This record gives sequence, structure tokens and C-alpha cells, in this order.
Amino acid sequence: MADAGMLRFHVPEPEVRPGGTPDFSNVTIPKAGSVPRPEIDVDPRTIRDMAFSIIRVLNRAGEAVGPWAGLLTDEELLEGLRHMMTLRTFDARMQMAQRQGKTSFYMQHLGEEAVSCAFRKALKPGDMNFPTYRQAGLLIADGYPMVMMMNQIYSNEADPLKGRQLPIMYSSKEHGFFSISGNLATQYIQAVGWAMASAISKDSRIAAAWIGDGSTAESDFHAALVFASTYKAPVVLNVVNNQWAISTFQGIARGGSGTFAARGLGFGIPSLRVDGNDYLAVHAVAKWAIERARRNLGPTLVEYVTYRVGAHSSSDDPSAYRPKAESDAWPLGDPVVRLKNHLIHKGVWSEDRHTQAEAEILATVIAAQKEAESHGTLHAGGKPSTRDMFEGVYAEMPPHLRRQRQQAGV
Ligand SMILES: Cc1ncc(C[n+]2csc(CCOP(=O)(O)OP(=O)(O)O)c2C)c(N)n1
Ligand SMILES: [Mg+2]
Repeated sequence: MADAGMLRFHVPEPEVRPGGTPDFSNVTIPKAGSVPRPEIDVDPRTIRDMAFSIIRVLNRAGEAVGPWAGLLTDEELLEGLRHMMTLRTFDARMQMAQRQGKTSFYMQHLGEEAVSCAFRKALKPGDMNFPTYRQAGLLIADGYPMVMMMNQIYSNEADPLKGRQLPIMYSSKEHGFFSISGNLATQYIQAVGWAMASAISKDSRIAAAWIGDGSTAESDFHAALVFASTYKAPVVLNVVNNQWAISTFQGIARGGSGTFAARGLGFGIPSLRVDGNDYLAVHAVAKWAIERARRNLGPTLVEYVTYRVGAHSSSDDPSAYRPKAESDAWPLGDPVVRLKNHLIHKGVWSEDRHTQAEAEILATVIAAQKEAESHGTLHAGGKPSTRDMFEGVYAEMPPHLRRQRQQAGV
């Protein structure tokens, strides 16, 4: 009663600041294999506790254990490892290209490679992702040519988007990768709407929505959940909780619910949390959620618990807001190392083969980069035509655009 009349509000603070010792003791990590795998037509009310746990398959010894294990062959796992390694190498080269002034902007996936690479392998051709800028693994794991991604990053004469999108905001209908919108959370309403349209037209293609932890604070996220819940849209609602939204820690957007997955519960949406650094767990949970959508059982919300090891973007310096060694302390490890260790444990991979694969992948990425650079980079070589700026929006160009094009002399 001492405080009667004196109101307070609460501003959550991250556990540690730069200079402090990283501390993830507040992240509760269940044992690998300990979370059950319900039937896909389970009554959502009976699995509410899954929104507060973490589904994991790979244990510390590199074994795949529990009811979510055993869905992928050795060949598929080796392919998954290669995709993640390719994305990591691609990232490193493009980050460097940004520093060399060959593009204005880049965003890395370091530490989060398993999320998009493993999810893609659970989809079918024709399914549509509505990604953010941190899911390039959806393209890499689907065999989209790296050189096309680089052409887009360089905004060169072979850029499939003709310089009209921010670097890294790819688009490919054929590869189920909807044009990235820079306005975060719009992906959610677009995906739910697309999924509803797919059902209305009696199609069999499902949609996948993507959002980061920070962006769940946007009202579009909540509006999309209402529609998905009410109309049982065939959609998978992905939340990538990488602990940070630029310099803002996840506790700000998360609210009082304890987890991002718990947001789905109020909408009656089955909501799971998964170890986002475990390729096998991500794939198994994605398959479960995608099957539910495909069988008209409605939406599933999946929170991927991971960590953004790199900077937010090439314009960011995380040392200003978090301890430098925080990523080393992240308790779920590195997705590439964990899958590599699993494959070594199974006897189908080795340190030598890994080193050799790293060299091969680097050579492939460099070859793609050379090819892309032959078409130009930000300040050198070929560029899209100014004329392209006026094309591709209207079936018939309105008079004011025609006038502007004439003024531009193209
Ligand atoms: C609607 C909207 N608000 C703000 C921004 C600026 N912005 C770009 S990225 C970002 C942080 C997003 O963090 P999160 O959703 O956690 O995704 P992450 O970058 O961690 O993958 C912000 C605020 C934006 N692009 N769109
Ligand atoms: Mg984030």
C-alpha cells in the first residue's frame, strides 16, 4: 500500500551490456528428445505446454534422439550441411563485397542458417514463402542460382529485379519466394491472405509466413493471427527469435507471455518452439506444421529459438549494445558444427571431408561472384537501363509516367 497513487511502468532490460559477462542462464533448454511428437490432428488445447518448451533432436554427443528424429536420410543430411555451408560462405563473400564498395548494403545469416535451409526442404514445389531479409537459405536450399542473387545484390545489368529493390531483397515466383517487403510484418498478412486465396481456389499449395522477434510487436502480426485462426488458413506462421531486433533485445517485443510461441495460444493456434540451431529439429517441426496446413487442419505457429551471431546488417555495430563474446556463450551452439558432428558421429563425414567441402564451396561461390561482377557492381560496369524504372508496374503506362520517361530521354 506504500505505493498507492504512485504509478510505475516497467522497461525490460537485457541481462548484460557491453563489457559484462554474457549470461544465458535464463534460457531453459530441455534435453534433446524430451518433447513428445503429437499426432498432427491433435487438439491444440492439449499441447499448450509446447509453446513453453523447446523441441530438440541433436544432443551434445551429436546423436539424433527422441520422437522428432529419423526423418532424413544420410544423403539429405549431407545436402543440408552443404546448403548451410554455402549460405555461410555466400554471406562472408557478400559482406566483404559490401566493405569493398561493390554494393551499398548486405545482411548476414550467421548462426541462423539451419532455419531457412531446413524449412525449405519440408515444402513442396509451388508452396509460397513470404520471407524477411534473413531467409536466403530458402533460395539456396531450393537450388536458386547464386549468381542471380549476386546480380541482385550488385544491382547490375543482369539483376533480375533491375535495380528496383534494396540489395538482398530477392524475388522468385518459381522458387516460392515472394518479393521481400521492407515494411516488416507485412509478410504475415500477405501470407495468410495468399493461403486463404489458395484454399478459395481449391488449390493444394500452402503458404509460409516469416517474421523476426522484434517485428511481432507490429499490429500486422496480430491481425494475421486473427485471420489465420478464424478461417483456419493453410499457413505456417514462422517466428525467428534470434534474440535481437537491431539493438533491441527480444524482451521488449515479447511481452509478458514468456515466449513468442505463446502468442498463438490466445488464438487457439497450435504453437511450438524449436531449437533453431538444430537442422533435424527445424526440419521435423516444419514438416509437422506443413502437413497440418496441407490437410486442412489450420495454421501452426513455430518459434525458432536461435541467435543472430553477426551484426544486424552491414550498417550495424553490435559491440555498442551487447558483449562481444555473447554469441560464443549462446547455449544452442552453431548449426553447421552441430550437423557436421552428427554426420561424423554417424560415420558418413569426417574433418578432412569437411575441410575439402569448405574449399570446394568457396571456389564455387568465388566463381559465381566473378560471373556476377562481369555484369557490373554498384559503381562499375553494366547497370539496368533507366527505362526499366518505368516498366513492370502498369499494364498500360499512365500519361504522367510516359511524360517522365520522355523527360528522362529513355
Ligand atoms: C514496419 C517497420 N518498422 C521498422 C523497420 C526498421 N527495421 C528494419 S529491421 C528491424 C529490426 C527487426 O528485428 P527482428 O524482427 O527481430 O528481425 P531480425 O533483424 O532480428 O531478423 C527494424 C526495426 C522496418 N523495416 N519496418
Ligand atoms: Mg530478431
